[in-house]
This record gives sequence, structure tokens and C-alpha cells, in this order.
Amino acid sequence: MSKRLPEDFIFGGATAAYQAEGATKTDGKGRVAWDTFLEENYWYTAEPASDFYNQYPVDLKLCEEFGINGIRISIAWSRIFPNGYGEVNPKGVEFYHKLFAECKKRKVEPFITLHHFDTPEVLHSNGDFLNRENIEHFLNYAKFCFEEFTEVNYWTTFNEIGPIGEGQYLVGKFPPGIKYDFEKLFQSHHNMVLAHAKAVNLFKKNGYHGEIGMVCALPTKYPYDPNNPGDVRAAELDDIIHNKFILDATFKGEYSKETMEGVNHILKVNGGKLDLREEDFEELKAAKDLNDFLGINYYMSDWMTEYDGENEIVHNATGNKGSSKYQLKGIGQRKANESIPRTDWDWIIYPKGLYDQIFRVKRDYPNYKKIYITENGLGYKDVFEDNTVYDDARIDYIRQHLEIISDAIKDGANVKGYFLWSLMDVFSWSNGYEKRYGLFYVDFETQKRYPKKSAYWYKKVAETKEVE
Ligand code: BGP
Repeated sequence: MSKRLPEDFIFGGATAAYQAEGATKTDGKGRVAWDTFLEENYWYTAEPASDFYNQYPVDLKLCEEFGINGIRISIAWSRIFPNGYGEVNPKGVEFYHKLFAECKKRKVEPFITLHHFDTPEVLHSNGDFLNRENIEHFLNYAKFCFEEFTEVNYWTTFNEIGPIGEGQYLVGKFPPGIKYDFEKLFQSHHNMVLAHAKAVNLFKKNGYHGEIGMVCALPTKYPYDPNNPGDVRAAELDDIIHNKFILDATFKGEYSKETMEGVNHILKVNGGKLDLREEDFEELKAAKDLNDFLGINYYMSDWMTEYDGENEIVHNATGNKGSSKYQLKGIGQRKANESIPRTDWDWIIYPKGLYDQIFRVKRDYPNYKKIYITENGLGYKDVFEDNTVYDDARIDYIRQHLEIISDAIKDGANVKGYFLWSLMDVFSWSNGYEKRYGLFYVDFETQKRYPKKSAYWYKKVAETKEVE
């Protein structure tokens, strides 16, 4: 029997400014750290991306035609403030007004993210969020947007604080490319949740229009052998790094005893000391019940086993299956049963992990109010033929996750929408243009869009609310 989703459910598509817009030097846009980092470390750049800067009317028309009634878009901070602060760039402001007007025309609800990995270069090079001054610059940028873009109903402060810290300071695949620095990792998490809390407090104090929340990547962590206490501990510690530290700060306004015990253990083994101030917790506490929603980005789960050797993370950027490695001293090592399916980039496909994660939030953070699944999707080496892509594997992936969401709702979780990553093909931060996710195939040379088989399938689900 097919599973149903509620009548008022949002069937959305997700994008991010830097991965979609292109036009990185157009109309006064300021540089971001990624511009230089991609030039120096990867085989591609953010040009042309999906040329969303010019193609957005085409993409929004496709949304309307395919029953997609929500879109995640991020504002590029450096289009509004090319240097991160100071003078406003009117051309950037105008672009987003035009984009939001087009959303309205096509009856697609925009969910707007203020920061999706793209801190302006001027601020990134002086420490990004490790530098507390930049929290104030972020707040000024947020305040400007709240007051300027009154047509927006849903605001997200940050996309994925966890992977930012991980990419920048643990794996080194994001600028500034630092590895195994746990002090910077946790400090970045802390300072960014603090910036989020300050933005939420400001939003509510000034009574701005709309709702506000945050988007977290929440990969579920399981012990490889649930009967081995070392594996159980490894799963707990990896969960603290990626999920629990951030969720605690956001929804409890403090770090629980177990969280701090885990963090202190990690810092003892790997070195480092955190700057956590009393006044930070006042802000966090004031904001903890004010989040209107939590966005969950869910792609994968991980299984962990105990590990005490040297740190080694190998990032699989090219889709060479089985080439990744993740093992951290005194924390754990990723090791999953071979029978569990995974993508060519070694992301483990496990829909039940989403169900477990939703119920973990419900159990541990009962003040979460409501959840949107703000990203989920399959990165695949799509084959373009007959002017389309027969992406049955993607349909299967989405189906399994929508079914699990339907179950979660039936079992009492408040999940209000789903945004497939990605609406159209975009480039992937650390994997380039070959890792595609879209419902619409993008020929990056001509910028023409072609609906994939999954787009027709998704349209039917959005129309009938039945997951077939
Ligand atoms: C999330 C990001 C997105 C997107 C997605 C897919 O972490 O919010 O911006 O890139 O993951 O990841 P990837 O591009 O690495 O495959």
C-alpha cells in the first residue's frame, strides 16, 4: 500500500547561492573564500554553476509545472555587503527582490538561508566565525535582510554549522583547509550557534515578520557492534562532534553533562581549549525556545567502531567508491557492514536513520516545534540520454525517505515539508560538477534544463500526496 503525506505538506527543492548562481563577479558581488580555495585546490570553479543568477525565471517556471511548492534559496552575503559589512550593494538587493517576486508569481514559497557556507572573503580571512567580531557583522547583515526583505516568510540563519566546522577544521576540504583541529572545530560550532541565537533573539525582540529557524545536517551514528562498549562510545563521540553539541546549544541553551564530558575527552586526547563565556549562555538560553522550526538535512548514517591510532581522514571527492577513510584518535573509526548500500562517494544509504534522528530530536529536544527535511537526495553519476536521465536509483532513494517521513508523521512527529537536494543540478562544494543531484538535468555549457525521470515521479507524488 502506498504511503500518504499531509495535504499541506511542502514538496520543495533546495539550492544554495554559491552552488547555483554563478555570476561570481557580476553587479558588484564581493569575493568569498571559496573563490580562491577552488582555484587553488580543485579542478573546477563556481563559474558557471547553474547560472541561477540569470536562469531563475526558468527554474521557478519548472517548479510551478512540476508541482514544487517550496524552494530553499540562500542569499549571498557578499552580494549585499561585498566586504561583509559597511556599504550596501544596491544591485545585490535588487536581485533578491526580483527573485522573491518571481517565487510569488509562480506560487513557490521561498525558504531563505542567510549563510550557506559563503562567508565574504574579507571576514573569512580574518578568522571567519572563530573571530567573535564577525558574529556582529553577521548580525548586522541579518538585521538588514530582515528589514529589507519583508516579502520573506521563512528565515534560516545558517545552513549546517556542523559540516562547516568539519569541512574547515577537521577534514580540510573547505577553506581554510585545516585538518584535525578540534579546538577550532568546537569553537566554530559554539560561535556559530551563538550568532544564530543572537539573530533569533533580535528577530523576536524586534517583531520581524515571519518564522526563523536553523538547518542542521544530522547523520545518525550507530555502534558497529552494539554489544561492544568501545563501539557504543565511538558512536556517542562522533555524534557529539557532528550533532549533539550543536543541538544542545540550540535547544537547551547549554551543553549537557555528557556532551561536555565527551568534548573534554576529545580535547584531552587531541589538544585544545574552548572559550565559552557566561554571557554566551545567556544568549543561548534566551533563544532556545524561540526557534520556529528545525531544518534537518539528512543524507546518510554512519557506523562507528573504537579506534586509538593516529588521525586520518581521506575525502572521496571523485566518486571512486571505497576510497574514503575516517578514523580519529580516541574517538572512533567509520566501519559499516558491507551489505548496507552506499553511493559512489561512500555515503551510506539508510532511510531508517532519518526516522531515528527525527525521534531523537523529539525525545531529547521536545521544544523543537516543527521539522522540515531541508535536504535529502542522491548524488549520482547521471547518464544523459534521449534528452533526459533515467534516474531510477534516485527515485528509489527519494521514495524510501518519503515513506519513512510518512511513518514518522503517523507516529507523532511534526514534519511539515521536504526539500529535495537539489532542485536542478548544481555543483558540489568538494566534488565538482560530476556529482549530480537535481530533478532537472543542467547542461552546464548551454545552461538548458531537462526534466529527469525523477521530476515526473516527484510531480505525481506532490499532486497526489501518495508515495508510490
Ligand atoms: C549539504 C550542503 C549542500 C550540498 C549537499 C550535498 O551538506 O548543504 O550545499 O552540497 O550537502 O553534498 P555534496 O555536494 O558534498 O555531495
